[in-house]
Amino acid sequence: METPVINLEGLYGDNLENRREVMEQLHEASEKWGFFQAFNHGIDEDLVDKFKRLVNQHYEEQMKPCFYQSDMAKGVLQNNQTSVNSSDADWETSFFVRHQPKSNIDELTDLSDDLRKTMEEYVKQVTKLAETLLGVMSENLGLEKDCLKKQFAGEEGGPTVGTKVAKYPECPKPELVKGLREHTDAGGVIFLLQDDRVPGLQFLKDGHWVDIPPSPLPSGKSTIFVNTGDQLEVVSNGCYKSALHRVLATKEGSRLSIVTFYNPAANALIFPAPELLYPHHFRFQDYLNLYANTKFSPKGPRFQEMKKKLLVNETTVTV
Ligand SMILES: O=C(O)CCC(=O)C(=O)O
Ligand SMILES: [Fe+2]
Repeated sequence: METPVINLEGLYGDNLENRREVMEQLHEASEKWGFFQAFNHGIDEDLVDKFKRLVNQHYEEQMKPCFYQSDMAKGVLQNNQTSVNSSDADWETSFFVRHQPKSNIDELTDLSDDLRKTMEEYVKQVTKLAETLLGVMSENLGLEKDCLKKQFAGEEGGPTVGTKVAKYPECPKPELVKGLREHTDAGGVIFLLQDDRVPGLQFLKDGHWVDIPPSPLPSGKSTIFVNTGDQLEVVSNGCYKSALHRVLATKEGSRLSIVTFYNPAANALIFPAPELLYPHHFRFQDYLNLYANTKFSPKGPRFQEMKKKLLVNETTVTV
């Protein structure tokens, strides 16, 4: 099964026809898959390469030695299934950086200055991409362009943004443990920079696990992988579903994964956009009255019209 790969270039130019085409591809991918790979994403490719290189270096120097000394890793390596309960272990080493509403990057003193600066610049650019995509998704759902961004911002006036920097170390016994157990993501839109070479990520599509190939594309273009989380499913009233995914452990090498979460503010009020809800609590006869004059027109506007008819003490009032 070919997973969607979308060229975002059309979102950044003036050609309306190109823009419309990309919007349609994004709508279809969000509706039918819940994830897609994007290229020409507007994020500086040299910056992405540098970021990946610095994370790999940090892993080799600081994370890898600790990981293989952990009880979990030792248990797996000794093939000792009693000391590894693979239902609550992940073959992963990671750290989390908060960017918004308040960055904690200065507290992570074991990161080099270069890595911190590079991450900050990358997050600035990926946040811009997130907001561009939320605008397109809002329009595609028939909402005001800034609707999703505003809802995510809540009263705090901005989203929650954080990055999980991870490696899935090479695993000699991949049959004993997962890299990351299956789950859906809790939040809004999620951006993944993955390894150039080592595979492992899978998404569930129509009951089958689909491999998400490592980036970059054969053309040499860098890709970013995008998926949607549980809150977008709620706000879009189920139009955009959050998909189950997992990471397999592998003997093929250690896999890099940098995941940036663009989520609602902690106190943002989450609800399905009213425009996307069916009309409710109307008398069938009132529907039939409207239907009599609109039978040969699309049902969408008829549903919208029904929302204006409220039942007040058993009397229909048109508002
Ligand atoms: O590492 C990956 O490819 C996916 C990570 C992930 O799903 C997560 O951190 O929520
Ligand atoms: Fe995830």
